Formats: sequence, structure tokens, C-alpha cells
Amino acid sequence: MTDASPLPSGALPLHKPVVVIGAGPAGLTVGNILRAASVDCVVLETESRAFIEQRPRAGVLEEWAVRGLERRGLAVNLLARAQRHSECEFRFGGERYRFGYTGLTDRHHWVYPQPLLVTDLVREYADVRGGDIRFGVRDVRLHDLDGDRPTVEYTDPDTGEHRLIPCDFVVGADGARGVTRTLLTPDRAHISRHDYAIGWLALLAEAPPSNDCVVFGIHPDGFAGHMARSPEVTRYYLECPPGDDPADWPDDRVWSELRKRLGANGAPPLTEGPLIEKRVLDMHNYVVEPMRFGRLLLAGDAAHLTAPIAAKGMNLALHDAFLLGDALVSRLTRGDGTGLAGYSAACLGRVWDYQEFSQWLSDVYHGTSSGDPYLAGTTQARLRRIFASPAAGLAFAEQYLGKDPDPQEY
Ligand code: RFL
Repeated sequence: MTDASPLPSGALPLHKPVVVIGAGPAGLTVGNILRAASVDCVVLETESRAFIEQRPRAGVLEEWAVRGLERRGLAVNLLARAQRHSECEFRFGGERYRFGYTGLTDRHHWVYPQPLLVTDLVREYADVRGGDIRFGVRDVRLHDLDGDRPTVEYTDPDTGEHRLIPCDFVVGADGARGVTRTLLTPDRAHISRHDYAIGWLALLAEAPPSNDCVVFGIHPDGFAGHMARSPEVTRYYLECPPGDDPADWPDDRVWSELRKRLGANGAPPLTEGPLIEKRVLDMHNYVVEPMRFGRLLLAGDAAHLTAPIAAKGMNLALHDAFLLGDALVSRLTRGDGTGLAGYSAACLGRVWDYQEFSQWLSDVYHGTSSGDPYLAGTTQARLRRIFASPAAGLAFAEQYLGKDPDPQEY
């Protein structure tokens, strides 16, 4: 895809102030903010509505993100149904160590599966606020991004016809594998990338959680994680070599490794069940700077990826969306472009903060199994410090829960 390709002729294009590419948490939140301010927009999504409402992924939201959704009328179901967590548990050296972060910070983690949030956001955007959303689109292409009137082109899935939408701004919220990020070539943006050289086998079990909070198992054979998603479904992670084949992980092997790596004195037994998702994630991060080229503004995973080490990706996607939605409304309803001018810089502060914490936490999770006794020793020291030093514990809790935004931000 290139923004320099010639426009097809013959269509009768209808102008929209904003075209949003991608109906994930970022794109749908921007769309909802625009609709609430009566700004016309269209959301283009390659998948079907049923698909995006069921795609399993994240589940942990930070308190400020929940309040940001609530303030925009987007958290009614979430507030009624999400679980609030106030502790997590580390297991290492055969023992359990509870870490109560709410007691230190007065803030919670909210557990609400991403498919439920996406379902709520689509319903609010399309069915309540009357937003235009087109599913199953193909061959999305962008043109004239550095002019005043960019155009988005796509293929209609029903008719196979090319459609053109002239607009004022394009929101690139099409995730890590979308097309908008590929337009930010090295002459337009800088991309920083970090590869962890670690894989995680991401698992979803159709089984109730085995513990009343998130568990991090730090074990010489590899990290293991346990995260509740709902009373019926639990996410587990197992560290594995990057590029491992999930077929090499039959269910018996998975449960036996989970029992070993999450085992500790007094720990309740794991509640086993059918494994409904089994995929290997090659852990890596990237950041695109700036998150803007001309009239294209990136948001969420399209702009920056954080491996699910610290459960930050969806939170960052919402942070971008709050700032970008508000900035577009200011620009399009009041002619005030200040928010858009500062958008990238305002997002990147939090992005880099979370990148650094993810990298720090990755060492804590994986140092013990790295095969490097020096790294194993230093990361065990980090772990002990969180429990031994109130100041270190508070610093960890603040980063784990994410700092509250500056009140002037929203
Ligand atoms: P999304 O959710 O990927 O949505 C992008 C949408 O764009 C569509 N798309 C296109 N549409 C039109 N044209 C194109 N050319 C397109 N190409 C793609 C896609 O179909 C999709 O619908 O991006 P967004 O909105 O930026 O949201 C980001 C979050 O989804 C992501 O950061 C999180 O899922 C990351 N993550 C977690 N984040 C947290 O904050 N807390 C967690 O607990 C957490 N756990 C996780 C996670 C990600 C995981 N995986 C699968 C990598 C657990 C896992 C296993």
C-alpha cells in the first residue's frame, strides 16, 4: 500500500471528517468519542462483527482507563460485571508471596475480557450512537496523507467495488498487523524495536481460575502465569523457546508444566479444563515516533506494541484513543488544533514508561530460567526487594497499576 498510488476514477465519493481504520479498542473508542460530539466518521474493519466480538486477548484494565471509559459513557457493563483485583501473587523457591497493591495505592486492576469490551464499544458506536461501521472490507489504501484532503480507498466485500472516502483525518488503529503503520517509512518516522528472544505459549482454559488473584510463577524451567478472565475461563502462559510449535504442547504436557512451575507450599491445585486457545507469541515490542504523518494519526498497537508481559497494550490503546478522540473533536468542532499538535508527544511519555516497566518485569520473570546464574541472582534480588522494602514495593505497585493521567489530560 502506498499513499502515492493514483486514485481510481468513476466513483462518487462522500466526504467524512474522520475515517478510522480498525475496530479494536482504540478505533472504537475514538469512534464513540467522535459520535458523542456529533462528528461524522466511518470505521473500516477487515473482520466480521461476530469475529471481533469473540477474539480472545487482553483482560486487565487499569483504574484510570476504567474511569476514562466511564466518563465517556462507555463503561456501564464493565462496571457492572468486571472483577476488581487488589492483590497478585509471586511464587518462587517453592513459596507463595502475596503482594497487595491496592493497600499501597488505593487503586485496583479491573478484569474484563477484551471481547466483552469490544462488544460493548461496537454496540454503543453502531447501535446507540448511530455510527457508520463497515465490516469485512478489503485492500484498504490511503492516498494524499500529506495534503489537506486525504482519501481512503477500500474494496466492498459484497460487491467487489472500489470505494473512496475523502476525509480530513485518518486514524490508523489497525493493530500490529495492519496497513497504516507500513506507511510510516524511515523517512517519515523512527521505529524502535526490542526482541526478548523469548516465547510465551498463550493458553485459554475453559476452567475456573485456580487462585483468587493473578499468579506469577518464577521457576528455573521457565516463567508461568495464571490470570482469571471470567468465572469460567482462565488464561495461562508458559515460557517457551520463540518459534515453538503449539502442536508440541499436548494438553498433558501443558498441565504438567503449569503444575510444576506454579507449584508452591500451600498453593491450591490447578483447576484443569479443555484448552480452547494455544498459540506461541514471540515476545517483542516496538514504538513508532512520531505517531503521526500528515493527516494520518496512529493509535494503539499500530503505533506501539508491548508484549503482554505487564498487561499494558490495551491500556495504552485506550490512553491514545481518549487523547486522540478529544483532540479531533476540538479540531473539528472548534478549530482548535492544539490537542492534535501535541498528540504524539502526550502519548509517547506513557508509552515509554510502560515499555521500560515491561522490560524490567521481563527480567524478573525470565532471569531465573535464563541459564545465566548472574542474571538469576540479580533478578531474585529484585523480587525480594519488592517484599522487603516498602519504598520498592510502592514503586512496583505504581508501575504495575499505571500512573494516573494528569487531570488536565482528560
Ligand atoms: P487491535 O485490538 O489489534 O484492533 C485492530 C483492529 O484492526 C483490524 N484491522 C484492519 N481493519 C481495517 N483495515 C485493515 N487493513 C486492518 N488490519 C487490521 C483488526 O482486525 C482489528 O480488529 O488493536 P488496538 O485497538 O490498538 O488494541 C490493542 C489491544 O488489542 C492489545 O494491545 C491487547 O490485546 C494487548 N494485550 C493485553 N493488553 C492489556 O492491556 N492487558 C492485558 O491483559 C493484555 N493481555 C494482550 C493480552 C495481547 C495478547 N495477544 C494476543 C498478543 C494477552 C494476549 C495473549
